[in-house]
This record gives sequence, structure tokens and C-alpha cells, in this order.
Amino acid sequence: MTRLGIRTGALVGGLLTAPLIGLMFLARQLFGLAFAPFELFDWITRVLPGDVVTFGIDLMIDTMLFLGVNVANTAKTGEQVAAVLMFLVGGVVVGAMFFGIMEARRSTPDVTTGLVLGALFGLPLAGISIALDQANAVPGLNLIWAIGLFLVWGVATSKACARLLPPYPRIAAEEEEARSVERINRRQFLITLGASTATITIVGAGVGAVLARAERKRVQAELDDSMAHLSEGTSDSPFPNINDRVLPVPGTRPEYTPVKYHYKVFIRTEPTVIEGSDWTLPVTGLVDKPLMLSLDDLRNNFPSRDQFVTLSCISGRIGTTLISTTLWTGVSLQDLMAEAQVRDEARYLYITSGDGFYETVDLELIRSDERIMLTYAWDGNQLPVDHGFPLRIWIPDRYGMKQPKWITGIEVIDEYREGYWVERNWDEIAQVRTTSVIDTVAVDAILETDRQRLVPVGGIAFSGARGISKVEVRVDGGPWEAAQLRAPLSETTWIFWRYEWPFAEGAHTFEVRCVEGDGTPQIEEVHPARPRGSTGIHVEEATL
Ligand SMILES: Nc1nc2c(c(=O)[nH]1)N[C@H]1C(S)=C(S)[C@@H](COP(=O)(O)O)O[C@H]1N2
Ligand SMILES: [Mo]
Repeated sequence: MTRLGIRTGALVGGLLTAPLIGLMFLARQLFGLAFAPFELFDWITRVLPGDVVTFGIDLMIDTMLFLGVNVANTAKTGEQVAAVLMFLVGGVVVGAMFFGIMEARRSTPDVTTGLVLGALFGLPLAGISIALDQANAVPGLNLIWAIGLFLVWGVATSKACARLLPPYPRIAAEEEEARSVERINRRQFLITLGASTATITIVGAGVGAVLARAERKRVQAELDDSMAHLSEGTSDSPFPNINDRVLPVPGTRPEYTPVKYHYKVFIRTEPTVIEGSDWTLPVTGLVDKPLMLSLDDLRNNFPSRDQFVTLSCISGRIGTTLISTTLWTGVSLQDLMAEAQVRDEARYLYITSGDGFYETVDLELIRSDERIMLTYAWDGNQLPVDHGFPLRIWIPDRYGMKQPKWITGIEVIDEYREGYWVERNWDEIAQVRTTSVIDTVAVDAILETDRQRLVPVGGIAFSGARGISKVEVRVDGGPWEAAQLRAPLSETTWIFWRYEWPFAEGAHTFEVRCVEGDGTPQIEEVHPARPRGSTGIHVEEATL
């Protein structure tokens, strides 16, 4: 008996939650309103213990590697799909439970029941939305919309329940006849319900998707002016190594990453949007002169610095695509600290971000390295939204996890506070661990000399800010042979290497390792990314 209620409830829950999602998605595209499935997902990933989150991310990445999809491009899409599916499944479960309870209690829900049901889910979700403090949402409007939508959803669920479950109480003599009439009515009702909810879902999600694609195109087009176009040898090239004789092997990744291909990592399902015109940076706490700086103040009142920077993510595995290089421009934190007149007892900067991220930077480190900067431009343009507009920090030799984007505040403090990922058991220092990667065994770029045929093998090596003095390649477990090194764009970027291997037919195993500037070899022992960054040798198989 109860099973009919649960089955019908699950179906109705799904049928009514799908258009709810569709409409929320449309409203998000049209008016920038909050999208509950993403907010719920973001909130869950924030409150869950770090190990559980890491396990989930690992599982997702393993699945992607298994399916052969590019992790850097697809991870966020995977999360978004998971968030929407989770929400839909939630709707199915709630529908099943609601119908099940109504049936077990032999009661017919009315409008009030529906409103209560809607509020039961709408209000906590509104609470989550407030707790997340999404920088880009319109708070009041958001709440009215979200709660209103859930109330309608609750009432619709309750109406459908009243319509689809047998009415109570019932007179026994009429039962048989009533049943067959009901069954026909039920089927018709479900068909109508299915058709109308499908229409709303498809229209909402479809129009939303078209708008989303247009927006993405517009943003991408803005990024097309990348300096990457200038990499061919002009005399006024911005690239200092333009005349280096050691050239990247064809098939190697670009030395200067076009900004639109720069890897992206952020804690939320979506990047955080901050309005540059209202944005100001408060520098508060243990300072004699608290500051309130606009983007123009940062650009005009402090000397600017340019630096070619390779950024990488601690969660990457050996050979990861979560590493990219571009030109960073900003203000030295030493200059900013001098302006704010940091007091003697001050020990750390506590940096907060528009997406709820936070990190601590040791003032000792800032005093020791003038390169540490608040960055407002990438590739000669303002920071792209996805990469932290309007302001992010750069700390040489550290993984990305220590370097907040979308900065909204800096507080000077005297007691250490753990950062977002440190609280989740990632390393406190997060110094970049040296790595080298084979990008290509260029079978289609074989060099013919009179004596032999050489296959160029090429890739990158990166040690944060510690330099690379040697790269070695080994084929089929033979001796390690030195590769040629191309001058890097700066002392804080990856370096490109090439090795010309005497051609031999068959299947071969290529391995690479490197040595830091001061002679420290890359760690060959295999360690997973967590908690300090992965180590081990990159291996590439090729059949020639
Ligand atoms: N506010 C904020 N800053 C952040 C993060 C984040 O989620 N939120 N992620 C960090 C991590 S883990 C990395 S690897 C880099 C990635 O920067 P990118 O997306 O511009 O490549 O940003 C760092 N700064
Ligand atoms: Mo990261």
C-alpha cells in the first residue's frame, strides 16, 4: 500500500523539482540570482571534513582520467553536474517521503501543508545562501525569489499528492469502482503534469543555457588580446628569452599560456563576481595608518611591478595540467605595508576573499621578498573574473592554495590563523615541489642528419622560485642523459627542455627528472598530492 505512495511521490518529486531547477537557472542567467543547487553543493563542500572533500575530488579526477577527459577544463563542469543531480535526487527523495507519509497517515494534504513543505526546504536554503554571503548576488531579491519559488513548489507537490493518492476517508462499497476511475484520472494527471513540467524545464534550462553560452563567449572574446600572440620573434617582443637558440619541441605546451587557457581552481561551483567600481581594499588591524584603497589607488599611487609567473596547484598529480604561466602586474606588499605603517607587534596578514576563502601570510616572508605582490593585472589587462578580479596575491615558490584571489580585506594580526586549505589538512607552507614533465615525443618532427635520425623529446620543469640547473632523460631504463635547457621567461616560471634521442623502432619508455638551481635533485620517491604536493618521476610510453 505504502509503495504506491512512495513511487508516485518519487515521480512527482522529480517532475516538480526539474522545472524548479530550470527556473532558478534561468533567473540566475537573467538577473544574477542565486542558483540553489550550486549554493547547496558549495555549502556542503565547505562544512564537510577536508578528507571527505578530498576523497570526493580524487574520485572525480580518477573518473575523468579513466574516461580520458581533460581535468583542468572539465572538473568544474563535473561539479556542476553533480550539484544539479544531487538537487534533483533530493527532490525525488522529498517527494517520495512526503507522499509516503501522507499515505501512511491516510491524510490528504491541503495548501497549508504545501506551504509548510515549501518553507521547510526554502528557508534552510535561503539560510545557506545568506551563510555563503555570495558577493555577486542581490540579497533581498534573492531571498524573496528563492522562498517564493519553493512555496509554489511545495503547494504544487501537495496538490499533486491530493490528486494522486486515494481520498480519505472512503466508503468501502464504492471502493472498487472508484479505483478504476481513479487509475485513469491518475494517469491522465501524470501525463499532463509531466508535459507541463517538462516544458517549463526545457524552456527555463534551454534559454538559460543559451544566455550562459553567450556570456561565456563574450568573456572569452575579451581575453583574446593575449600577449601570447606576440610570441613570434619580433624585436620589441615582451618575452626576454625570444632569442634563445634552444627551441621548444613541436607538440610541447605553449611557454606563455594564453589567459583563456590558464588553469582555474576555486572552492565554489562558480567563480565569484566582484564589481570593480564599488570595490575597495581595507587594510586594517595592527597598523598606524589604516588604508582604504580603490583599484585606481593601487594602480596610480604605488610603483608597479611585472613578473612572469608560473602558478601551479598543489592538488595536481605528476604531469598535471593544473599549471600555467602568464605575466603578473601589481604592487609589492612591502610598499603597501610601509604605507600602512605596520606596528612592531604585527606578525601576519590575514587575507579574506569574496568567495569565503582566507589565508595567512607571514610578515617575515613579506619582509624577505619584495616580489610578493598584490596583483591587479594579468597579461597586461585587468584580472579576469575567473582569476580573481579585482585583486589577488602572488607569493613566489608557493602553490596556489596559499594565494587568495578576489581579495576583499587585509587584516594585520599578531596571532597565526590557519588558511582555508590548511584547516582542511593541506600543508601550512605549501612550497612548490620540483617537478619535470614530458610533453611530447615528437615522432612527426624527426631530425635527419647524415649519420642518424633524432627524435626530439620535450617538456617542462618547474621548481617554484628555486631555478632548474639540470634536466635528464632516460629511455628504456638506460643511462640518464642531459637535456638542453631553454632560458625561462623569468626565475619564477617553468623552464623548457629538449632532448634529441637517436631513433629506434618499437615501444619505448621515456622518463624525466631534474635538479634545482642549488643542486637539490627532484624527489623521485612517489608521494600523493596530499598534503604537500605530489612527487615522483613522469613516465611516457611511445611506440615509434
Ligand atoms: N579566493 C580564492 N582564492 C584562491 C582559491 C579559491 O578557491 N578562492 N583557490 C586557490 C588555489 S587552490 C589555486 S591553485 C589558485 C588558482 O588560481 P587560478 O584559478 O587563477 O589558476 O587560486 C588560489 N586562490
Ligand atoms: Mo590549488
